[in-house]
Amino acid sequence: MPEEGTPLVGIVMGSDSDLPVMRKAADILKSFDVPFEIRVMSAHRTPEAAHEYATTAHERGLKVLIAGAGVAAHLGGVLAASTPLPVLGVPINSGALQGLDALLATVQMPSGIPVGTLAIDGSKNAALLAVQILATSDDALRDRFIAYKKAMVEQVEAKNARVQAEMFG
Ligand code: RP5
Repeated sequence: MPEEGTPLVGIVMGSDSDLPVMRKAADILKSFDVPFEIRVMSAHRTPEAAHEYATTAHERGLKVLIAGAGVAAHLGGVLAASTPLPVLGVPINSGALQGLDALLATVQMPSGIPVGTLAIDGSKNAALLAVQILATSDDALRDRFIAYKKAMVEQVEAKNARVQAEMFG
């Protein structure tokens, strides 16, 4: 078992300009009390650092990596090439092609090196998926995730009730 507080999820982003999007992943992990770390590194600008991070992440106790990057977004793929951990890729809308470039670069991995790719700017879902992955071996976390889903059902039901009242009051 990793020590209490040891990061279980590594959030990695290609630039600090990705932080407004990737912050949503951090917020979700905080809300589930999942310890995480967050790093800026780039497949292209800091390739050695990305390789070092990927090759050592599992030895430090990390269980899941979330990689957010825009434009020619190779960060998820570069990490996946060198880590045994599951990598969740978040294509970021940060260029002229509004994230479509990053989506294709992240999702179209060669056979044998998967990157589980979320929607463009889908960092919140990446973190929720990371929680679900961790919850497969953590019953308390699984129960919290079940409670999260139940709360979401209640929110939608409340929205439906408001719409009914407004339309047919
Ligand atoms: C990508 O280039 C980053 O992930 C970011 O989305 C984009 C722009 O980076 P900056 O020029 O803002 O550093 O590598």
